[in-house]
Amino acid sequence: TITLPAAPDFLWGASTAAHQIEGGNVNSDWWAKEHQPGTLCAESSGDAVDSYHRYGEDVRLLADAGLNAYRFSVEWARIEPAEGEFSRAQLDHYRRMIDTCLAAGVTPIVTLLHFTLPRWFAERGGWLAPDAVDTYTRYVETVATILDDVHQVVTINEPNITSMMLGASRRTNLDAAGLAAPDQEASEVQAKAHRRAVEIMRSLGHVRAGWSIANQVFQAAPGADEARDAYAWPREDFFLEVARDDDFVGVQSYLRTIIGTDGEPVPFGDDVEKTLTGWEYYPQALGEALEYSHRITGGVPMLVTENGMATADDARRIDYTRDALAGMARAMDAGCRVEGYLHWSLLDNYEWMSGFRPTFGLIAVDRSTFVRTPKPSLAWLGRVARTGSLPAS
Ligand code: GCO
Repeated sequence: TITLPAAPDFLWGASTAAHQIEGGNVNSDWWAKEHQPGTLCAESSGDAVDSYHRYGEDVRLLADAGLNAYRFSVEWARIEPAEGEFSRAQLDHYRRMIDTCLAAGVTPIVTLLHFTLPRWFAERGGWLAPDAVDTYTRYVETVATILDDVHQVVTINEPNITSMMLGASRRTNLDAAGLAAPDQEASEVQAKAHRRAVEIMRSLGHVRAGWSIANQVFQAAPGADEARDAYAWPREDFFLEVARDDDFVGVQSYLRTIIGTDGEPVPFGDDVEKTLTGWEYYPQALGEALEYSHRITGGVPMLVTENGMATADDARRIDYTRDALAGMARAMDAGCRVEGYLHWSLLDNYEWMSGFRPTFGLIAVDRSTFVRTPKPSLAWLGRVARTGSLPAS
């Protein structure tokens, strides 16, 4: 048995993102994208899993299982549906969510921006608009008014993925895996926006702020060490370096990428187990991601803000999580400062381009009735949280 810090000394919980679970996020750029003729999205988010109305039940299921932290995002497109017009009703809604967490003994971890932008902002160019930083900052100042008793805030989710997507939309130089070089301008703008958000959060006096980075664990195929080191495309180093003076950094880990001697990602063979998102089953990634982030940030405390797998086989999800947590325990023994583990995801939800098919949830949701059914993995993770002991396989 491996021992880990138990709740309440460690944050043990799950993550979600507004657009993926709430439903009816009609003023967002992603909603527009889903409904465009010829959209590449497998389906539209629609009512998603109606967590906008059912968050009370969601928080209760999480707390009843023994988990003590819930990371969710507030939706900019709801809070500022038209430029400069802030919705009191939506701010009150998110304040009620925070209060619901606190009343249940659950630490709310609030993400200010999880991919989706208000449509008016996206139409002006989003992060590439000339006043992007000021526009985001004004939104952050507004959200700051509802953050009493919130102690952890994620400013921007996966800015490295956003930069990569903007890179792809501006250029056509994709590599073999279809990845684009991150857009340098988008990276720098987000870094500036993040710095301003961290200052605003710190000025509140009770909030610790960081951003969450998709950590892709770049490994070298035999003989490809140099090629791996030279692989400059969607690397997270720039974003981890920005995190060097932050209160914490969010580490999001799902997979690894192997770089071959030709300098390109190696496609995996048919013998490799794949998840429902088509990713390699590789739970060891988490420990490696933590050690990497620790090294590049120079030891900034870490919060695992996402880790999980899409599968219809919940027993396999438990295997994945156990092996990922074993890697986290080893990384902590090796000196990594980790303050919490938030599983992706609390609920089966809308997986962007792939629609509702890849199921990442600890809780299943019937999409016609919205009835929630906790999976065995929820109770399993709750037990690890309460006891701090990781059962052997
Ligand atoms: C991301 C997001 C989540 C995803 C999750 C699974 O990394 O894309 O933070 O919104 O749903 O990572 O792909």
